[in-house]
Amino acid sequence: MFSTDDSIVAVATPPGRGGIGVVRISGSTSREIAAAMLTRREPLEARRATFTHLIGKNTSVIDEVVVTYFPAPHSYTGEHVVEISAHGNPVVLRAIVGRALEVGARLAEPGEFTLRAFLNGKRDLVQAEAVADLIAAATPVQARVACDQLEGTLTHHIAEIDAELFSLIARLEASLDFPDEGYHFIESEETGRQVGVVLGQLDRLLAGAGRGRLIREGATVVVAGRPNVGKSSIFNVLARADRAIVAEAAGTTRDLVSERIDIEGLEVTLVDTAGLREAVDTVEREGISRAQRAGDVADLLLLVLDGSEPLTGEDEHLLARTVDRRRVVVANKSDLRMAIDRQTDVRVSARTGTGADELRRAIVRELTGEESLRDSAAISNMRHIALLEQARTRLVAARELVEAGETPEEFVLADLQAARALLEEVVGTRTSEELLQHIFAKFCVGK
Ligand SMILES: Nc1nc2c(ncn2[C@@H]2O[C@H](COP(=O)(O)OP(=O)(O)O)[C@@H](O)[C@H]2O)c(=O)[nH]1
Ligand SMILES: [Mg+2]
Repeated sequence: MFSTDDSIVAVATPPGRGGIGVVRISGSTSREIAAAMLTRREPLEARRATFTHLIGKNTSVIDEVVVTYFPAPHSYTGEHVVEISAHGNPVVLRAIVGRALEVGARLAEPGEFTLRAFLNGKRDLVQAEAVADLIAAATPVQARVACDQLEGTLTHHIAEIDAELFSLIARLEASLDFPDEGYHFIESEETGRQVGVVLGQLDRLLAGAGRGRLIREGATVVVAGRPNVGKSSIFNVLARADRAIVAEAAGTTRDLVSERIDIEGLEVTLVDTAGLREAVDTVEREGISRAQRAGDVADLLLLVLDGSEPLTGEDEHLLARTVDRRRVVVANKSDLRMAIDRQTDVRVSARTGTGADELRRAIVRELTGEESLRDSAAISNMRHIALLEQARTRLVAARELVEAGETPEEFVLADLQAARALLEEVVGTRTSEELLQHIFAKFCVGK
């Protein structure tokens, strides 16, 4: 997977039909490969969009195309890249890729263009992962977080922490290297203080991790409650009014119905369930046990009550059973005379839509502590968060050693170096083939 001495080709645009479809070729021979496919005889000029014709083996024209040549290193991958913009048709694009294979290209692996960009130093690992996030983003906030990381915001934060750590390690090493001369490049009090500074930087970065992760991964919200309180109606109000991201096939009302929607910037998978009550027949029992399982994995429960009636035993039971869960208790049917004998978090009418905005804000507030997710977040990827948390642990250990006194400086140094190695793993300065394979395998071909 890691050989970069051949030229790779793939369709870079999504499957389907459109005005334009792009085939991308990258590698040392990409210009020669392109030349063998085009009617144009003069060599392609750097970064100039050139109109020409693309021909097959038997010289029949496959399509009219616009070709752009990006010489290394000023290209996406850092290699010679040729982008062929043809008409967006799968048959045409496949024929172009097929022709490129005939004249010496190899079909690209998933994520291989971005992997090459990483291997050639065009992007670090955080930025390469951000490419995948940006392509996958389903809400504007997700796109903004990914774009910030692509632009290097997180890389910059980590570089700052790394620089601080590097200078501390250098001074400690100097003290160790010249002990006899009586040099003291750094006193232990100063070491402890400096470790504290780095910890402070790391803590500020990690403080936004939960929020960032929620933005990136989204949350699952399950609508629960006894039958007929208006769960499906509330589901529809939320799912229809908000921009639905993907409409998944609905099952029967006894099955789970789910929809991915954007609620105040948060990507929410909203799940409607069959009523949670004692099963009256076996079909319903299956629906209910699925509902219970969905409820168990949910990040948040919308516990719906019928506000026009006093609580029933079933309501009481559900309220008691979910008391430790993250939940929003909703009194529905606020268009009717309210008869409910309990304080609830929000009152809505699924029939008129009254209170729906308040319900949306309550959902986001309960999940994030904010009313809406408009701002970006520096850190969002679980891989980065986990590594930075491990680095933090090593720094805390180093500080404890310093504070305990009497510890040889080598031990402190070992912790600091381990912390640094973890930072390097985040940006990919230090990495393994397995990790790269794992990350880039999640990309699609052509990225
Ligand atoms: N008046 C009124 N009726 C509602 C409201 N929401 C739902 N209903 C009615 O309550 C009944 C049950 O609604 P449904 O959404 O199927 O409840 P579910 O069984 O909990 O999914 C239906 O007849 C709805 O029309 C509301 O806000 N006001
Ligand atoms: Mg229902």
